[in-house]
Parts: sequence; C-alpha cells; structure tokens
Amino acid sequence: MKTGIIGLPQVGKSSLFRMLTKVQLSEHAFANPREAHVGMAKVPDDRLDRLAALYNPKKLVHASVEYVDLGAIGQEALKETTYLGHLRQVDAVAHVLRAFEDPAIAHVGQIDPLRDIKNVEFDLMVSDLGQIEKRLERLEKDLKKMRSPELERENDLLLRSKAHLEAEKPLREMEINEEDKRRIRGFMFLSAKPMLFVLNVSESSELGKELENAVTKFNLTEIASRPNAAATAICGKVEAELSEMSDADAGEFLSSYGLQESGLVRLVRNTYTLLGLISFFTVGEDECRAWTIPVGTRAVEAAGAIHSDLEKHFIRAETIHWDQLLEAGSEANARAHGTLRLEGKDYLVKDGDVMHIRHSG
Ligand SMILES: Nc1nc2c(ncn2[C@@H]2O[C@H](COP(=O)(O)OP(=O)(O)OP(=O)(O)O)[C@@H](O)[C@H]2O)c(=O)[nH]1
Ligand SMILES: [Mg+2]
Repeated sequence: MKTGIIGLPQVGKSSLFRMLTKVQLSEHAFANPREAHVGMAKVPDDRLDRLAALYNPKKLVHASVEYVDLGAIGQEALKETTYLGHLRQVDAVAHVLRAFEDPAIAHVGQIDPLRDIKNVEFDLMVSDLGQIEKRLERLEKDLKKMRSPELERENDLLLRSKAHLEAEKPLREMEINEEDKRRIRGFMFLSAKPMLFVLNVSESSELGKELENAVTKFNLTEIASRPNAAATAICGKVEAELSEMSDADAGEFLSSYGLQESGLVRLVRNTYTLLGLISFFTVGEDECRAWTIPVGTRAVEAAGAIHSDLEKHFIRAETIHWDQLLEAGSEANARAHGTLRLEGKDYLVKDGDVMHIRHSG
C-alpha cells in the first residue's frame, strides 16, 4: 500500500517525507523537485507496545506504510509521463497544503489552502477527463464494429464518470459498486484516489489548540467530510525539531506545546484508516508483531498475510482482542476465563485482534 505525497511547490512535501520515513535525502534530491523518493514509515501503535511489555519479546515489529514524495504538482507535471506514472501507482494521496506564514518562502498569492485544494483537484480531474475522452472515442469506434455487453457497460460507466467530473466532482465521491470498480481499476484515475489533506501550519505557543482547530480555521471541514477524504494538520517546523530528539526529550517538548502526540503519528494513523487498513497482532517471547490487512479480511486470508503456508494449512485461529489479553495477563488465564476463542476460516478479523494460527503444515 503506497501513499503519494503531493502538493504545490515549496509547501513542505520533502520535509514531511523525510520526517515520516527517516530517509536521508541528499541536497541533490532536495534540489530536484521532479524526482520521486520512496520510503517506509512505521505505524505507531500503543496497543502493540503494551502487548510487548507483557511478553518482553526479542523482536518488536510495527506495521508500516509506504510513502512516495512525488515532487511539485501542477498542470505541467501532470503531463509528464514519469510524474503521472508514479502518481497513478499510489493507493492514496496525502496533499500537503501551505498554511504556514514565512515571507522567505514563496507561495502563489495569500495563504489559502482551500483555493490550493480546488486548483490541484481541478488539475487531477482534467487529467482524468482527458483519459476518459480518449477511451470513449475508441469505444465508440469499437462498438460500431461490434456490439459487446462488456464494452457497453464500460461505455456507460465512463459516460457516468465523465458527467461526474464535468460537474467538477472528483471520482472518489462517485458512488460505484465493486464490479464497476474492478471495471475501471486499470485506468488508475487520479481523482478517484482516497485523499488526506495535510495542513502545514505555523509554529505557535498554543500549537496543541492550533492543530486541533486548523481544519475548521482554514475552512476544510466540509471538503474533508466528503467520501474517501480526510484532513489533518501538522507543523513541519516543530516536527523537524522533534525528529532529532530522544523519546524522553520529545515527550517533554510535546507537552510544552500542549500536545499529546506528534502530528506525524496522527498523520500515519489517518493514512492507515483512509486506506481502509486495520492491524492484527501475533505475540510471543520471540516476536510481537503487527500485521496489516484490509477491513473485512477473513481469518484464513489474514493467516496468508503472515505466510502462504499458514493459509494453505489453516485449521483454526486462536483469537482474543488485545485489551482482553492484557486484562487476563496471559494466554493461559484468558483460556481459563473463556476469552480466548477458536475461530474458523470465515471469521472476519477485527482491528486489534491477537491471533495464533493453528495449522496442519
Ligand atoms: N516556516 C516553515 N518552513 C517550512 C515548513 N516546512 C517546510 N519549510 C521550508 O520550506 C521550504 C520547502 O520545503 P520542502 O520540504 O523542500 O518543500 P517541497 O514541497 O518538497 O518543495 P518542492 O519539492 O520544491 O516543491 C524549505 O526551505 C523548508 O525548510 C514549515 O512548517 N514552516
Ligand atoms: Mg520536494
């Protein structure tokens, strides 16, 4: 699962990418806003940390999500094959928005994140529309030669998508069933990708409150409440300082700003949710680990996320919710209390389940 970081020039994309992934970018990389960079970010998870405290494992493995720093977006970039190629490949988008004041760093016009969103969304929709029109022309010719129910269905769907875009609505807001989703997956439409708006705000002594109120203050409440969209705020300046500190110092620094957690932590969690992902855990003295699966995954498929053999030879999954396990203090106690259950193949795994896969392999 990949999330692309997009945004207008000089809004803080590469800074954010570097803080999220701890990938060191060279001066050369910073000076080439057209280059894409790829890195993984750990998904912080307090539940896993608490389980680990119970087991004291040799190894602790958090879930991770991949981020791609795509470079500055604009009409020109969206005509470049490499840029487009990278953007098409991502599963979700984080759109970084300039909301910080800094006369030294240029920005087109006043600080106005909603205007910037509208402009970028417009460019994404125009790109999709171009693709749709090209395909529709082709389909028209093909349909004249030969009637085909599948082609007709595609044609109808594309006409519906076109009308939606012409009403200036991104495709992520269009109602679409699973079958049709599959039908147009190959187009990898840009405006169809789940979208996280990320306000990059100024430093302030009351940063905790600022961050909490930023979405309302910059008028993003409505746009963030639409289907497949969300919004969050960070302060790049403060995050940059935080990322250089030890955990203990960071904790103190955060509370001096009235913050409970770093903005990055919230951002990663938001991305995870937007992508429709949940975690289940495996625990033991050797390793405590979080595994990433989509909402609605069956137990047997979750076993497959660990290893394909576990899926093939799956018998049952010993399952308990993470907080029940903590409460019981051990698996043996949980078994005695009856909170440790045996689930079959079709059990729908819940976020925060701890599972032990029994298999015959
Ligand atoms: N004041 C302030 N400056 C920031 C913040 N975030 C980034 N900057 C500065 O803004 C400039 C651009 O940051 P980058 O992270 O390179 O921005 P970018 O969006 O990757 O830029 P391009 O790739 O060139 O489009 C740098 O000088 C950063 O130090 C912030 O939160 N506050
Ligand atoms: Mg950059």
